Amino acid sequence: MKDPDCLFCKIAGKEVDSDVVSESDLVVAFRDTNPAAPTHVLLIPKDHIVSARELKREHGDVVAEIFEMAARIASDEGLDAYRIVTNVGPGAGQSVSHLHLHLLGGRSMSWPPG
Ligand code: DGP
Repeated sequence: MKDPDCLFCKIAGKEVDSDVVSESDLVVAFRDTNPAAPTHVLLIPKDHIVSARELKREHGDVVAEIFEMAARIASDEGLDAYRIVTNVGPGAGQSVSHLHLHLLGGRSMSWPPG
């Protein structure tokens, strides 16, 4: 399912260009245009899912795939430590209403996040 008005659906459908790092039938990973770390990759389901809040058991395959792909990319990028973040809702910093994981690495990370 796609949302014709969704930026990340357009990136998944190649209507909008992006620097794709990895792709499978279910998931696309591409570099963030506003990187917050030396490695900053976004991983999205190709189907439109608004956020982690909307995930159901039926999304098990895509959830497994997105985390497996994140681990592969982290390994390919030579990251021995990294952070995976997903913002849910504008109050938490979600600016694009299509589920995405931020894969961040290549610098030291503090906790808690701001
Ligand atoms: P969030 O704030 O959690 O919704 O993250 C959205 C991210 O998407 C943010 O880090 C910037 C990135 N972004 C926004 N527009 C584009 C775009 O057109 N292309 C790419 N590659 N990244 C984008």
